Amino acid sequence: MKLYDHPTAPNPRRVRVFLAEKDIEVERVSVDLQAGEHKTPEFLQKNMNGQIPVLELDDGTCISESIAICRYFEALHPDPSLFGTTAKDIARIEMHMRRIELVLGRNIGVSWVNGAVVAQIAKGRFTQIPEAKTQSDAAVNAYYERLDGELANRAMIAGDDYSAADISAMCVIDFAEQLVNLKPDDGLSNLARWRKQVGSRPSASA
Ligand SMILES: N[C@@H](CCC(=O)N[C@@H](CS)C(=O)NCC(=O)O)C(=O)O
Repeated sequence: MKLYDHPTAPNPRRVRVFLAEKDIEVERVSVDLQAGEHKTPEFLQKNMNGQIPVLELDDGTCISESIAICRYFEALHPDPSLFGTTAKDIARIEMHMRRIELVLGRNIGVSWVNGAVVAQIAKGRFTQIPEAKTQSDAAVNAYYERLDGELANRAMIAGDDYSAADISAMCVIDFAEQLVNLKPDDGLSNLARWRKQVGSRPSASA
């Protein structure tokens, strides 16, 4: 089994952190995104979207989409559960993960594609739209404020316990801070407290 990976990309990191929480070792293959290794005909056979992560099983089956890969491992190794065990927890974790991906992650993605790092490393691959970045930056900051309000009432993103929703949120917010220049405002103390807690887990450095 192999995990097609990249050291700074947030989606492969979600899988690495998830695996570390479950103490599962998987062989990793680093994909050179700048050289376009993920767009070769051979890689497109593994994931038609030309993206990482991809988990390739020993029988050749390829699973892409970070959460699908995590669910594969959750099914094989249910303890500790990171997607919940009761109907309510499963639904709440899913709700928060979808919000993080579809609202926060999507806006961070727009800011990334239209931002300074992509202008440097992917010259000519994207037509950058500054107005789109202005809007997505504002949406990200507004999301941070809402999240800060929610974290005033509970320890973790989806409740009292650490879950896959915390992994998704941590990976995307760290990426936004490090590579998109979208750091949560220092005044958002609940968000800062949560970031410190999840960031100090040994899995965070995976
Ligand atoms: N929805 C996918 C997103 C995967 C994704 O966006 N991967 C990025 C790296 S974090 C990638 O491969 N980017 C290169 C590209 O899209 O060309 C998932 O959750 O795995």
